[in-house]
Amino acid sequence: MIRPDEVSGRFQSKLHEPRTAALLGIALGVTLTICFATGLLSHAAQNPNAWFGWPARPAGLYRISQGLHTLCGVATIPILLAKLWVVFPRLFEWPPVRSFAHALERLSVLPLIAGGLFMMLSGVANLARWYPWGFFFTTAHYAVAWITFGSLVIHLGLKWTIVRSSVGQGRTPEADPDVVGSRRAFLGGVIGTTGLTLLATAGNTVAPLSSIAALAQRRPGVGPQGVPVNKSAKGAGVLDDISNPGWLLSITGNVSRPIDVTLDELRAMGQRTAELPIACVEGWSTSATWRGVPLRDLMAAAGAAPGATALIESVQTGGAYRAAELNAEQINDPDTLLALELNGQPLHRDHGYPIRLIGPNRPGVMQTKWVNRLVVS
Ligand SMILES: Nc1nc2c(c(=O)[nH]1)N[C@H]1C(S)=C(S)[C@@H](COP(=O)(O)O)O[C@H]1N2
Ligand SMILES: [Mo]
Repeated sequence: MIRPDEVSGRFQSKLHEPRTAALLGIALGVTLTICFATGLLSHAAQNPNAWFGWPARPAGLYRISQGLHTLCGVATIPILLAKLWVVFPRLFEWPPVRSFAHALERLSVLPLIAGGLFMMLSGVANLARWYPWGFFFTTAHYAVAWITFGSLVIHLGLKWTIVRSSVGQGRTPEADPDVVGSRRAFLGGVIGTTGLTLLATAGNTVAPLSSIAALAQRRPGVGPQGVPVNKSAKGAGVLDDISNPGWLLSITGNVSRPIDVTLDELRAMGQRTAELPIACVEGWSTSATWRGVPLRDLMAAAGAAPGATALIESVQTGGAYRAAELNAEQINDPDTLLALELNGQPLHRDHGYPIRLIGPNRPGVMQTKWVNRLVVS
């Protein structure tokens, strides 16, 4: 095999070697697999007609899986940068192609690097709610995930023998003590950086860490009524609508008695209290106490068939998150509420006054605020 330092004298470090690359590769394999699996879960949760019906329980599942998704994504950044640095000299390998298998191996690296960098950058930009591009984040992040993970699987398959032999080799007596020492220091640095990055981010969902979460975009407990806000009433352009005392909730569609319910009528119905998290796709989450009318009671009042599904809509006219679907299991869950209160007070306008949806195990984007219409199907 041609050693990179023979190709170019510019790469002096002894760390441009297979064992360091293999160990970082294993770490990336783990974080990217968790990112991919939890990403698929998030996709399924947001697309109720996907390949399986997203369950309403356990109530905090989405909070955990999406927290893992964003934290593993963030942890990937230092590991991926370290890995790219270690294997960088191989770009200058000569001859560039030795065989068909070698050509395939080199080609598989392209979508892996490009895809990995795209996932990392687009994910972080989304956490910062910064969209300097023309495409819709969710669709692009989802499509490129398949390309990246597909090339990761191919890459790991092609490299498996090297990974196995170089991981075993580190313990053999002929290992160069110099390389072993600098590798330990280098990998220790990568682990330390990853740990610090995680500590600076995890507080957006793990409340006890929130005070040190320098990189967290939202903190549990910080916001009106002790809950962070994603989109404010002003930002959604609903300030005029929600100040109308004649607010009506219409229940229409496939029901035997379409009804318009006033706020007083809603307040007079049987109320239920539920402790449920808001778990944003961006990774922040917080638990809160909600009080309101179970959605299934309202559906029954309008004469919806058992097993019906529904689309819940906001008075907001634009925006990707003005409406959300509910499957039958979610509707039948007693804790799926049209909430009027949050943490013991009438909803703050930024949390969806006068009415918002809150349900167990739903992504934040589907906890629709300023609700005025329920279309049953
Ligand atoms: N109508 C409407 N509802 C919405 C949104 C929105 O933009 N419009 N944003 C959603 C998102 S992304 C999240 S995370 C939650 C956050 O709820 P909160 O602002 O009350 O914490 O509201 C959801 N409900
Ligand atoms: Mo969100």
